[in-house]
Amino acid sequence: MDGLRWIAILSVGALLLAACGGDGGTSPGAEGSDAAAGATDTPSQAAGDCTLDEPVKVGVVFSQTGPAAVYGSTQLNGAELAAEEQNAEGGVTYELIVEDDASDPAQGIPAFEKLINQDQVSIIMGPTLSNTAFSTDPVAQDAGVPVLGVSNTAEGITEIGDYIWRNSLTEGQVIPQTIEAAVGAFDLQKVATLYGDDDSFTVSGHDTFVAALEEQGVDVATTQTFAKGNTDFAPQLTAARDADPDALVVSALAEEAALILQQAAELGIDVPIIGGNGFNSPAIIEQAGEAAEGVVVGAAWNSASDDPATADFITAYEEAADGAPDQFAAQAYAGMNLIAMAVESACSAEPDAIRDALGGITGVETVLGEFSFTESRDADHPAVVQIVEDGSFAILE
Ligand code: 1QQ
Repeated sequence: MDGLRWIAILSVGALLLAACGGDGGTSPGAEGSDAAAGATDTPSQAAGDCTLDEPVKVGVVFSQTGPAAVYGSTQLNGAELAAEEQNAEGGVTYELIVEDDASDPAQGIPAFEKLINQDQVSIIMGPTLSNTAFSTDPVAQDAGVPVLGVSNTAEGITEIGDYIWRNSLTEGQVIPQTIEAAVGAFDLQKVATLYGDDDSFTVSGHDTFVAALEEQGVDVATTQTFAKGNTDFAPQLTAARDADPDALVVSALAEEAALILQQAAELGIDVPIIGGNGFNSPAIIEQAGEAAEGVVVGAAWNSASDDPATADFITAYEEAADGAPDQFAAQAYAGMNLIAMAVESACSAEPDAIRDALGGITGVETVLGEFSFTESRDADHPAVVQIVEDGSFAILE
């Protein structure tokens, strides 16, 4: 773990120097011995030796209450674990200032305002939901404080402005691969879709599913919608069942997702159910039980990866928190480590310096795999397609 963290910091240092033209012609994207040799010279010292007198204040806005708390609770564990590990290293330390957005855009805004105006944080991690991010992130953009989303997957988040980043793959980066794998595994010809039409993430996910299905030549036999807080999905599920689909494609957050799985089973729907990012919480499997078996969902973290960094992370998380990490914990853990890389390569707590340094992060090792930020401040790293087997996520492809 420590070794990987150092490799990552060294590469950022090397890349920043290369970007400044200081290493005699090695391009930022160059791999191999030249770049590696560069990494052991002065830039690595600069990145590794950074010391800041005061702890760097990192605002953290996760849903600790409300329907998205199943995601926000593991996110907080992941971020805290990474900060503790960073602080144990010394040199630069981090103070997390944690606010609860209560799964509600209206409560996210004052949380952002407090962190920016009162606490004067250097960067904000969060919020949990895209639906909240569309309300909160413009506040940070206007104030010139960078935001790192670690679970926002709706299209358009980073288009809010040039202070807005995310390490979470978008639905558009994961769903096409998921549908392709599902078509291959289950020979899908036609499906029924079901989605929440009052949430930015569930709408965006559904749009992405429809485009991916079209791309694969799969017909949508019927489209059903629901609203936040609905608990009876029998009308929509009955209409879906009557369309005789080869699969049910669902874009939903955890609370509705678990009920949909249970009620689909009760109605005798036995075709595969394919979910978007909202299905990535093990809490859904716990709640839906047997009804979650066979659910297919694309994910940004491979918990079964044989990368030692993954095993180290799982062990450290299990020691620090009560239970196993999920994708959301891994993304928050990686997010805090990416923030530390940026802070330490800039060797500054200034929001603008950190924002610029995030732009230099390319090809670094994280618990999400080899990670880069794209030109548009989105994430670039491998995705996996999972299927629920015996009560846990297994790899479908
Ligand atoms: C979003 C999501 C949710 C599932 C995050 C928890 O992907 O709101 O963008």
